[in-house]
Amino acid sequence: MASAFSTIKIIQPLSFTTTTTTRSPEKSLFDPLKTNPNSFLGSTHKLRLLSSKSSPSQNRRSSVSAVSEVVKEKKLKSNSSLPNLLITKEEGLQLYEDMVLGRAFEDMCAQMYYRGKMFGFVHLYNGQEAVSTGFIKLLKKEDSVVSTYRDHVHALSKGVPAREVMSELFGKATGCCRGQGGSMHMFSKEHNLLGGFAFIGEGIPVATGAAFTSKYKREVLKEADCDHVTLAFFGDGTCNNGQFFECLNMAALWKLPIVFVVENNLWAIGMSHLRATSDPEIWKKGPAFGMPGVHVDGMDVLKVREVAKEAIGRARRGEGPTLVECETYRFRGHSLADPDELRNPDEKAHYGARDPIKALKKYMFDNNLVTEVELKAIEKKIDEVIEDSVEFADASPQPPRSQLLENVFADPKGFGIGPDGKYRCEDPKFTQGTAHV
Ligand SMILES: Cc1ncc(C[n+]2csc(CCOP(=O)(O)OP(=O)(O)O)c2C)c(N)n1
Ligand SMILES: [Mg+2]
Repeated sequence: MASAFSTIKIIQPLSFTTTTTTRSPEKSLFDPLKTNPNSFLGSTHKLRLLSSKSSPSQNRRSSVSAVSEVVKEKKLKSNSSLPNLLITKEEGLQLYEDMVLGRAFEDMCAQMYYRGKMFGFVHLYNGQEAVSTGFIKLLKKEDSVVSTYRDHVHALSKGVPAREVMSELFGKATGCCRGQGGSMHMFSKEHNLLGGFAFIGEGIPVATGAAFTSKYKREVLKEADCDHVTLAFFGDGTCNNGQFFECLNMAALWKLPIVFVVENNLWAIGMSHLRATSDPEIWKKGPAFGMPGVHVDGMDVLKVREVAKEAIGRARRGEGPTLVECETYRFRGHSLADPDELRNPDEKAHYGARDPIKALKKYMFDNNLVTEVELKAIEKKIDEVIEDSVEFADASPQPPRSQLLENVFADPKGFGIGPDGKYRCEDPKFTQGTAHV
């Protein structure tokens, strides 16, 4: 049966007894120097300084020794009359709903931002939904997610209600951080969303710490049922930062239950990934640290999901971390303040034609999994959820001024608390001599 979703590859770490191995041409998954839009990294950005003969990435000896397929042809679990499908109808509807929720929510964010309802920077996720949905919908509530400033959709996929995310974006007291975090700092203890982080790379050590906690609970505190997994999401540009390497090392050393999910959208603001990185194939850094490294088409939710199943399963079984590089693309500028004039229109069109929501829809139609009526019903439901979230956020109160210093200091007797145990900002004289806003 024809499928829009072909196989993807996983690279296993090198056996430690082997020294170095040159990657053979037939094992080559992709040539990082190719600018062919069908190749890995479909960026139309040219690498002017590197010729294919003198490329450092070709000269470098690779530590990758084996390639095996992850996605196997599958028998449909429930209905034998539809063989070899990657999902059941129920799974397909769940994935579709989550991606439509992410897309429609973000489209509404853009509207609200331009109407002045949100402040500061707002970074949207349009185009990257298959990564969030493909990974997070496989998690249990106890599992953790750590995100970046592009965090609204991760929060929604993890189950934080749209009302709470929209209110947070509006800076209202009913937001998931009571209006104190805003767009870039979504957090929910209840849903184990351990934060969006504005500084790039900052979330990776937090995620590594969360994974360490799970392992410590299981192995030292003997909480046998603690098999919690942490997903750390971050971008391609962030992979050039030190925390990334330090955390890969620790996670591999201690076999932590974590998956490092790189959302390689080819750009770090206006810097092309191909120009900024000595070796653009990020997945290769996994085997360098002794963990599997996987490259997957991040515009294809079903492929992402298959890779995610393997990686999350590995972590849950106590077999250690995995590095997954999802090749994806953002359909909007870096933030809503970015006029997006740097990226080549051909590149945008190339990825635009691979919209992950349309691809899933096509797969489900081609395989008679759903009807147009069923999908329309989902879209209508999501429209209502989003309308409701905006009305809720708009009608919600601003946080009180007394909340200003809450959660700023870990020590409750710190600067924000007076000798009487009350927040100093509750003192009527607190604002004396300061500007009133
Ligand atoms: C430590 C730090 N340095 C610089 C910045 C400024 N900055 C904001 S976004 C960004 C690019 C990040 O790109 P990438 O990791 O690819 O994520 P994307 O925005 O593409 O999702 C940079 C450098 C920052 N936020 N934090
Ligand atoms: Mg990027």
